Amino acid sequence: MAEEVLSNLMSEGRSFPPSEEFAAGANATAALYDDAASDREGFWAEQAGHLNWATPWEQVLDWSDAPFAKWFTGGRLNVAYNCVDRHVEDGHGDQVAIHWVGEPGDSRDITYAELLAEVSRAANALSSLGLVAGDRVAIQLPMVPEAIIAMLACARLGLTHSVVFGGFSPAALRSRVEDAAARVVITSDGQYRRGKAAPMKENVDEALEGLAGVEKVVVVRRTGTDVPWTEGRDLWWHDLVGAQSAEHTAEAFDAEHPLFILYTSGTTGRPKGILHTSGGYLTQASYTHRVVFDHRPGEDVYWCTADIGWITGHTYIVYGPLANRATQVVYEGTPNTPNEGRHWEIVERYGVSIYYTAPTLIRTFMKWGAHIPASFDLSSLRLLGSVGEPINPEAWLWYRENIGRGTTPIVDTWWQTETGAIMISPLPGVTAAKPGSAQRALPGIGARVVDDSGTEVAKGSGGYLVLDRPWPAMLRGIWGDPERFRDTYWSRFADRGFYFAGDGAKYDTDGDIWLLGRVDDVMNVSGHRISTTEVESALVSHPTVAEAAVVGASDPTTGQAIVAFVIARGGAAGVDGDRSAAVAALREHVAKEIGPIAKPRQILIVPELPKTRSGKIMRRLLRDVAENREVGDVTTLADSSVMELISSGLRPGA
Ligand code: 6R9
Repeated sequence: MAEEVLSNLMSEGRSFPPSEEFAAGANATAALYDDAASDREGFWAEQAGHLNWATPWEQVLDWSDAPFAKWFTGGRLNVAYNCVDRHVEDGHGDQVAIHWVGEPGDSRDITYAELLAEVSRAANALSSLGLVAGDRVAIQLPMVPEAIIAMLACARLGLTHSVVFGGFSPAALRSRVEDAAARVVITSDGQYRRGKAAPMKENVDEALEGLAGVEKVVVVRRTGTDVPWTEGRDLWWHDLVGAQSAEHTAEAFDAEHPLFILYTSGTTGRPKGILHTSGGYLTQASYTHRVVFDHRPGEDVYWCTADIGWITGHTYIVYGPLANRATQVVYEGTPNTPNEGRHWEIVERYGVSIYYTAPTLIRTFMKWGAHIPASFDLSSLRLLGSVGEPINPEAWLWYRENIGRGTTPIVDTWWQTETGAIMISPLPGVTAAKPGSAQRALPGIGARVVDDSGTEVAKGSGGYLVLDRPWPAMLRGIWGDPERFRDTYWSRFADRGFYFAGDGAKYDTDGDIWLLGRVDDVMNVSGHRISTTEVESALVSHPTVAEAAVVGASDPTTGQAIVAFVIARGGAAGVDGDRSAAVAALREHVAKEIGPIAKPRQILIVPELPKTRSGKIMRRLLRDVAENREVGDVTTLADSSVMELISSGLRPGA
């Protein structure tokens, strides 16, 4: 049965080879795979050679204290120097680094020379507060240029930043500030969200209430709203930074010097502080940005739509693109402010050529309708990317057709906060892309799909995704908790020395990898393993469905039963007219796409799905609804009213 399910998911057999023209000019060639396979450390040394090192490394990899890796031992570099100074020294000071677009419509272009001046001022400012290399700085800021400047200023001084997403609650900020023992917090008066100014500094004050250890709070003025002020502790960014010299000489730090901590949720309630260091991280950030996005400095206009509060913002807004001298768009706001064409208007205005976003947003664009992007000139786009969750083949095809004019390559990039940079992805110009599959480990990276005992499964079979060798951007641990690091990632396949990613995956008959979601999202129905993603994919392939979330609800007969929550596509006929007929049609459709075993027990048509602020569907809450339980903790939802909306729509008679 599992075989049957697998072959059904992949039966479409659609494959999109790169155009000859794209392949001829691409940064990546098929030879990269061979180079990396024949001499992996030599390969990574070559990639590290794209950076500027103050002192060359002695050893590429020291794995003697596994799973605690050291890359480029003895090497010294300054991360901010690599992202800013060297481009100015090379004569590119006038190139725009950041086309910043504010939500209310203000904008600012910042050249590399200006960025250097700002980062230098900010570094002088942080030094003047008495901060020294190794200290931690917490940053909670909206998507304003100062967020990037603050991160680079920390990197420049060897301070370890901990960026906390702007939408996180005071309690979440507090626990992060406390765990990392941050001495300084950088924030703003407020932030624009959906056309309104929301307070930020006030939340920070609440977070820090009675907390010892934070000496200064530096406040960027963004919305101009009044803020509470603690004399002696609080400082305006413009006063503090504005008074500094724009000259600052960067000092080199060890390749293993801590660069940042980024908290991510684990299986328990307590978030994990994922620790990343300097040389290996920047090497892989820069390499992947160059080959996966086919980035060309001075030619491309790049846009990654993530928030800097997530790993994608760290690696693919700040460190990778800037190390590669990108010109990029940074947008402050939501995609439907002031209207649903905002992203495409920005693409048209700046001639964006590379666009990197998440499947959840692509499906939202689908829901809004193809006529919206169709009314803009998107001809500058030459490459599209996806990250964050498995992308349904239907969303992939819609993305390519409606955003990529049916021609651009799409890179479906699998990675994690823990991996630091992209691990599995097609290479544009090399790989014939398959909608829905991340396909192959990048050159230099080792990934496998294994069974319970760690044995690699055969082509056409599924299991657990593992990483079978260390990689330069790998996490170096969980802040302050080495045991949790070993337990979480290295104990599951300890005898093999594999890193367990927590994701289920399958090989297709070509040996390409298909990600199936977190293993805790795999359902077991009558002894058959069925992925929530597979069923979601089948549902979304139906013309009336915009978005679907599937959970396994406990069932007395089958162990688990499939319950689907579905959002109807805007204007689609059939669903609104007759619910029971629409539901019956969808059940049949899933049966046809995957097999009768995957037919949902229940399909609920809902107006919205509960999502975290990073766009991941909170299946836990849907499981509560499916199992008729009181809905659990909703504090990490982006919009906490969603559950009310879903539940009220499901009440008898509604
Ligand atoms: C970068 C990022 C990591 C988890 C990961 C997996 C899921 C990310 C994916 C994907 C399928 C892709 N994920 N990219 N699943 N295909 N292209 O998202 O990091 O927030 O730590 O999440 O996201 O389940 O384990 P993070």
